[in-house]
Amino acid sequence: MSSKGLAAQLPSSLAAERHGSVAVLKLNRPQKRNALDDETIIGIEQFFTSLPEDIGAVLIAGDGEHFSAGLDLTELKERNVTQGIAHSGLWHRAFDKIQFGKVPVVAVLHGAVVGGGLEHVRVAERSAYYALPEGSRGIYVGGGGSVRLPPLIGVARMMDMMLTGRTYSAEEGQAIGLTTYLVENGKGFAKGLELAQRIAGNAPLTNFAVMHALPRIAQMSPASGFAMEALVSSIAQADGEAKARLKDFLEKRGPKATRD
Ligand code: 1HE
Repeated sequence: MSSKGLAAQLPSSLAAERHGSVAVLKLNRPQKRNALDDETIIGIEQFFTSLPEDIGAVLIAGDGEHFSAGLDLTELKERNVTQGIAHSGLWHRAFDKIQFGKVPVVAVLHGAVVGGGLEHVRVAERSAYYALPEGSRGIYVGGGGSVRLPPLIGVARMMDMMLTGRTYSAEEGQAIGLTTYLVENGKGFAKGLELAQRIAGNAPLTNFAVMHALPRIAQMSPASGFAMEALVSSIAQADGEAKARLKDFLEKRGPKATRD
């Protein structure tokens, strides 16, 4: 695998490689359980802002026994309020580039998953478990968790996790909507890559609409949502890519919607 065309200047805590039209970003700091320091967050932002045109999806995975231990706690010691606000902004910007970036993002989760939950499709291995240990550290989520997590698992569950320190297992995470795929240990990367490759093969306009229009429509009033949906669907279907794919199906060349 090569890293051709992918951000050349990544910090050593990140590694990138290409698998065809899928760009793989690996958290590569297993000795610190992939804790996220400023350099890593800036590297993530850079990676997502400089994706080559021919990349159709991104796969994120973590090296070592754990996906990520979340915020690097060693960097927290010296920060004052103003610096704290700037740091929060850094995370918000970087993760916005994932959530509302150019292409859909698939994450493979295993071991400790502290933070996260912002990618579009999440695959968990059985070893995965989810924690929000801020309560026990005297801090509060600052990377966007209060905004991004409640739509997935609800405010009550997030409160419970933060107040009591309870964790959810991979199976529980699947049941409460944190992940949509659950696979055996060691099988996450292959499954994630398969999904990312499938996503990269979609029409770009469909992927754009799913990432950018769908979550916003879901927050609109029903009346605005229906109007927006009508516009987005008509734009998508008028595109040449849609016309070609519909023709393929009608002429018996396109894939059928069969069971997995
Ligand atoms: C770290 C970090 C870290 C490990 N920052 N250095 N996140 C947390 O509160 C989670 C803290 N971490 C843990 O609970 C555990 O490390 C794990 C359950 C993830 C893994 O346990 P284990 O036994 O495999 O590893 P370890 O021995 O605890 O850690 C290995 C090394 O990684 C050790 O350093 P070393 O120099 O002594 O070898 C640890 O200090 C280091 N390490 N986690 C810094 N997080 C902006 S909003 C986001 C809010 C949050 O994410 S808050 C949650 C913070």
